Amino acid sequence: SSSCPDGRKRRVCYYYDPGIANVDYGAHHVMVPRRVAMTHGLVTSYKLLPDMELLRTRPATEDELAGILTDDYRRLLRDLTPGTYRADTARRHHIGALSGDKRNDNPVIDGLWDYCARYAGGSLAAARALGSGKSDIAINWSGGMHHACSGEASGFCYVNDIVLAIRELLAAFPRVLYVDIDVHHGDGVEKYFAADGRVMTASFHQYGRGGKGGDTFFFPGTGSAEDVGEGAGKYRTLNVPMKAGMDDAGYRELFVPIMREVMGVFRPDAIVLQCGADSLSGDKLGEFNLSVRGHAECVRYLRSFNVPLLLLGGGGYTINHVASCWCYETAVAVGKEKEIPDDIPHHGYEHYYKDQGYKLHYGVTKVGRNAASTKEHMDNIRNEALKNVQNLHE
Ligand code: ZLV
Ligand code: CA
Ligand code: ZN
Repeated sequence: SSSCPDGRKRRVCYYYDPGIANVDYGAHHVMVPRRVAMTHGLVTSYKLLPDMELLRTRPATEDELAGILTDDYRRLLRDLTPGTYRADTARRHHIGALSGDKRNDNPVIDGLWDYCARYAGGSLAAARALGSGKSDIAINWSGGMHHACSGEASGFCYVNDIVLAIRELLAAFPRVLYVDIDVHHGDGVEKYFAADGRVMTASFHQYGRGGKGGDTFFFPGTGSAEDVGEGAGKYRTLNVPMKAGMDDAGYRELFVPIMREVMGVFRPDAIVLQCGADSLSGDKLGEFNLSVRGHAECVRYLRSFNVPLLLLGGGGYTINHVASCWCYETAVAVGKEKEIPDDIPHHGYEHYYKDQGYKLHYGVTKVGRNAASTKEHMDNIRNEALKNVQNLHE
């Protein structure tokens, strides 16, 4: 029997579609869908599959996707191939020419519609497994595409599977909480539910100028603390902007008290957690300094509330780190994180883990938090967020 931090087993279901592993954003692109196959390889070799129910894979149908897409963007996605690409139409929806072009976030992928239907179908199936009461935790590591909008692609995301899943959850649960620990702001989800009182969104992200991007604003540039939602959704949008260099201790000092308050005030009936792994130390895009354990602490903490929980992927660009993290978080979901050994088992992908000494928990260089993340600065971020949440009381 497995050990559970809070003594209760969870019924976990897990979605994996091998059809996503071969999707290619182009040779120069940082988004590598193979990381989901690598995660699955680890999950399998750590023998976590028998502790979960495998969700049947069915791509989302065009009717299902029509609920979250404008008609012209849906038709473009459905009919677009590298062969039919026309710059004028595609660019209106922020999709650029195929590969080779390094200045193109959202390329015309071969099999684009099929890719979108598969990752969105996974999040939809996962939401249904929670809504029916069949599962306590549902996992889709290929989902979590939080930037996509109804009429355009953004930030490597073409279809917003999170919005689709939350809409499905709302059929079964009155209040849904969305939490986003990807290093980027969860703008697409936030915008969709900004005025909806049934959904609260909370994003933790890197924010501001500087870092790897030189003097430019960290993508997408939105998500300041003053951004709190509108109308019936006022104060049901929460943003926790952070500086580069954020480490486990600092992240936890913000995440735990803020989420404790959100759970107490909003009292959600279901939680969706976007587990973007680009907030890990050593990511190619993100500049946070979280360890796998620090990242997974967010999963463990939200799981401890015993509310139906949907776990999704998202960003993550140092793919061996991503797979280590999502495998460990799968172990957290089933309550076996203390039982899985640190040595990566032989499973066919182990050569990817050479740089981390073939250990699941790779070393995080303790360079210290950015000088800007002083105690005063941390107190300010936390107090501003808590003040926003407490406005919900009134
Ligand atoms: O992890 O880009 O900065 C969820 C997620 O949150 C930008 N895009 C856009 C806005 C203006 N720029 C110009 C376009 C740049 C296109 C090329 C790259 C090429 C190589 C390596 C990295 C990038 C890149 N693109 C880094 N950051 C961007 C962002 C989009 C970030 C999306 C995060 C997605 C899956
Ligand atoms: Ca985020
Ligand atoms: Zn990201």
